[in-house]
Amino acid sequence: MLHVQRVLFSARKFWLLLAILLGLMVFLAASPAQVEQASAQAPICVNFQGLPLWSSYVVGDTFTLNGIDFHIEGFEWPPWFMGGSTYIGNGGYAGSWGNEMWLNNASLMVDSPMPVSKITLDYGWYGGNTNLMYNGFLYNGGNFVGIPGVTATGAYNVPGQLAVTGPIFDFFIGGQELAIDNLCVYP
Ligand SMILES: [Ca+2]
Repeated sequence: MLHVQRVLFSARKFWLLLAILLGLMVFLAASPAQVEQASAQAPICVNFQGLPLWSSYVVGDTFTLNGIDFHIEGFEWPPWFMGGSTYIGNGGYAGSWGNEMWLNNASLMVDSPMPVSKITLDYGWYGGNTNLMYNGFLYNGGNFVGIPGVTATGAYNVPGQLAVTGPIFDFFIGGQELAIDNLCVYP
């Protein structure tokens, strides 16, 4: 009798243990997905395929790509220069492929309809100075590597990636000979 009880107890223990194990497995399997779902707010990315190759834009022009408004703005040498232009090329200067935007003494301003937590882009810097403005702070220099609040790779003549983490209230990037591509706006 005692032996039967012990066997029954062991069996009950076994099922309990199995239930706990299964529960743990389900929890572990579900947790990463839930965490990912909570943090994975898909960015809106612009690869410039939406603009015709070799089309040109000057200061004051605007266009909309994937729901994001863009404005071509002036460029600070200094002083401010309002006679610059941009065009859509496909030379791979930003280190990516397909269409890209070439900034020639002009800046591209992002006008997002939603709150922005981060902006990332591919770029190639081929001469002169560059502008990077976010949240009212204006950088006027050359290399984007080492700017406070900015994560960047790349160098003169070496394409790289750039990320500005927010919240971001305003943003533009400009250059004298600067190619940009794959600009992503994170909600
Ligand atoms: Ca592209």
